[in-house]
Amino acid sequence: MEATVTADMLEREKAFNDRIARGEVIEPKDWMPERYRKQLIRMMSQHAHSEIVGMLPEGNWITRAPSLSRKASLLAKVQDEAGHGLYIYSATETLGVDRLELTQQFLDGNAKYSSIFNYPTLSWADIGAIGWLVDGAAIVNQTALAKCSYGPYSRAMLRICKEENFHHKQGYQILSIMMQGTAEQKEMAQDAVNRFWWPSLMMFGPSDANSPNSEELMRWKVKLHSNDDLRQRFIDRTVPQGEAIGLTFPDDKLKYSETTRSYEWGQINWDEFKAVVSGNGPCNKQRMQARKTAEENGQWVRAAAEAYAAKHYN
Ligand code: BYC
Repeated sequence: MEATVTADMLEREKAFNDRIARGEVIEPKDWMPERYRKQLIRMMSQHAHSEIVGMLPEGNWITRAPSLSRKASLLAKVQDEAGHGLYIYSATETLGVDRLELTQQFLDGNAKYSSIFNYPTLSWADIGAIGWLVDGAAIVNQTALAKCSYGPYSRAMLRICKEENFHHKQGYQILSIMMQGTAEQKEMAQDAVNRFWWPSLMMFGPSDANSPNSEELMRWKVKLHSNDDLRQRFIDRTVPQGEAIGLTFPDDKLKYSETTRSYEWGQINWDEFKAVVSGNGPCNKQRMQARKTAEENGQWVRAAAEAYAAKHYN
């Protein structure tokens, strides 16, 4: 009996792997290996948490935006991030997990979110740097994920990438204008890039040699490119954009190679990456506290919505 079950499971797994190899898209009701489901839940929920925490550093500047139009675009961008979080939580729910459970894992400190959002936003130029660099890195990563093997995730990425493109342009425009301004404004823009450059490169995750999940995720075509490949792609497209508006990068090893037609660059500080990912970055405690407070403050709204639903829809 046991042997039959195993043979059956092996057959299903083989059929699943064949579908992946043919480039087919997996949908929620299709059979999938438990490990594929678990890996997607891990990665997608971390992504959703990142979008939500990602609102905090930028939200910090809504009341201090330098003009009404800048405030309107920043507000729209921060709202977009909330929307991205919701699409991705919904896509994750198609894997049979409840959003409240995922949120609880995050609040208990048992789920990660992107390291980048543990850095402070010290000046208005940081809003430009986040749009240009952080959303720029997200686009490189998510354009690849838009072709991933899991249907709901790939479709969420298509829509999100369109909005990220607008975010990227508004960030680049903020910095371009500052780079045409006074010496002080130029200095502010350069300082933001100096602080956000390396953390943006860390967004792509550990180097391939130290990325425990990559092999499996690439085999299943959840990830189509490795962490290092996407990081390099981001550097190659971003450095010329920065140079075009007079910005420099805080890396004395950065150099274009005619041979490889791409940039050579220095070393990521992996000790800093590990510290930030394990809860000891500059703003980790502040970010977690902000999310816990929001959860507590929103409790009465959820209770009221539940009471209303029980009264009218049951
Ligand atoms: N920060 O084996 P690896 C946005 C973890 S939001 C923290 O390479 P994987 C935006 C990793 O989770 C952008 N943790 O993992 C929002 C794993 O830990 P566990 C968010 C990181 O999954 C607002 C361990 O390190 N984007 O764009 O193969 C405003 C080993 O890593 C990080 C996404 O989430 C990190 N940077 O690859 C503006 C994209 N890197 O779970 C913008 C979706 C790695 O084993 N996610 N870790 O304990 C991915 O593409 C992949 O999950 C990653 C990591 C490339 C991030």
